[in-house]
Amino acid sequence: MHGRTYTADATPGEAVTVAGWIHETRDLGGIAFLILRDKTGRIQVKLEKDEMDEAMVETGLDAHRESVLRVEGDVKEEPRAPTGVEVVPTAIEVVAPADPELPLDPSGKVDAELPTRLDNRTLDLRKPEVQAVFEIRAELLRAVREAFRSHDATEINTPKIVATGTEGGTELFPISYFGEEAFMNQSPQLFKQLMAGSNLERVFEIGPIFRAEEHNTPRHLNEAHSIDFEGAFCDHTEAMDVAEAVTTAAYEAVAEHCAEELETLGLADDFAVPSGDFPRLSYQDALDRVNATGELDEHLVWGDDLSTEAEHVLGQEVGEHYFITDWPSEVKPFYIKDHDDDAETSTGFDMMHPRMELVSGGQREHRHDELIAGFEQQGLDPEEFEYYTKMFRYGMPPHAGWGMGCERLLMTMLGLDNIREAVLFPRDRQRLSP
Ligand code: AMO
Repeated sequence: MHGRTYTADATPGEAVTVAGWIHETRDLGGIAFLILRDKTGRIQVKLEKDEMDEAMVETGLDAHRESVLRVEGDVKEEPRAPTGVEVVPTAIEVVAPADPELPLDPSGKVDAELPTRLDNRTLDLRKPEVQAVFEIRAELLRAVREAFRSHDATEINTPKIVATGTEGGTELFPISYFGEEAFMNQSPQLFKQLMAGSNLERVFEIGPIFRAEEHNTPRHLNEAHSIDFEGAFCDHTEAMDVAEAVTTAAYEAVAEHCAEELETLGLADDFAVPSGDFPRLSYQDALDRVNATGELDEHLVWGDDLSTEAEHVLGQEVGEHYFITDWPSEVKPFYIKDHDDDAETSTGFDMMHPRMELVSGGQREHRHDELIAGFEQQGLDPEEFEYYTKMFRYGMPPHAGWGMGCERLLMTMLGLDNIREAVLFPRDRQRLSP
């Protein structure tokens, strides 16, 4: 809309056109107020019934809450108005009417359950605290991109329709591809490795991953966004350095650029940017620390995966972001390299927030014959992955990388209870629409 002023920019003494949604109407008899809301905030529009054009006043008062109005008028200082200024209108137009009954109250006076909110995301995102989550998500992604660029990584985009999976056969969504079976990709894993073997050397991707897992938990989605890194001539420790730097950069950027949003979310006072130097515990140390607390019924032994409960106990113990390194080779996928001096232990690592896992990664097996052996050990047919394995015969340097869940990063950063709050239109067992 040409000549439109954001409500936050309306300055006393100016004639402006503002446009937005009716947040609230307050009719006090001779005088009434419309509170108009837009991307930047709210502004009061004053209607004086006896002194203003009758038709204009009626237009303003007849419009239901959440209708879209365009208001021309003069901005005046008004200490009693919520923002200290008000618009004295000269023209009011209903740009888009709203029904009198709404499925969700954007003013937040009436709480809505998460499913109702997700079914009506447009209305839900008219609430400042929900808007703030997605403004912060955008800033987080901007900062992550910038951090990768400063680590010489090039952004790539890889196919999401693939012929084979990598992260375990049961978690694939099959689709029909011109009569052939294909799948939605679970991870850019193989493609990013192929690019680490190219002249791009260091790459990153931010894109969707699809997991047909049955989990219906507050931290699993069936479509998530993964932040992936892969670097040639990197070992697992350098890959961990990059994960630490990217995470810290995201927090720093949000602290620096999203002060208002943090305030809206009630986080301004205790938003802590992580140290940037996360403790690195070996898997064995992690088991020992969990066992020493005596808080689990079971005694963890080598080869056990860490249950959600074990992760929770350990998170409480460590109290900040941390890595678990040197996982048993048997629990990590075929593409993770074992330690040269100990085939039982891998270079695989996880990066944890005290609440949950954020990242997994490791140094990759870059030697062709060992890679083929790894496929076979995992019960995968290397022939199906020939497009990938053959590149390991044409000069594949040592490389390492990781994948980080974008929603989990955002969710833990903002203390959200449910991962569905960190994505606009979540996909889960119950939810395929909107
Ligand atoms: P992994 O399967 O551990 O590793 O995934 C990496 C990170 O992605 C996030 N994530 C999810 N987030 C929400 N819902 C899900 N269903 C979900 N699945 C995964 C988590 C997890 O830590 N190829 C390897 C990465 C690598 O080695 O580079 C991989 O995909 O935060």
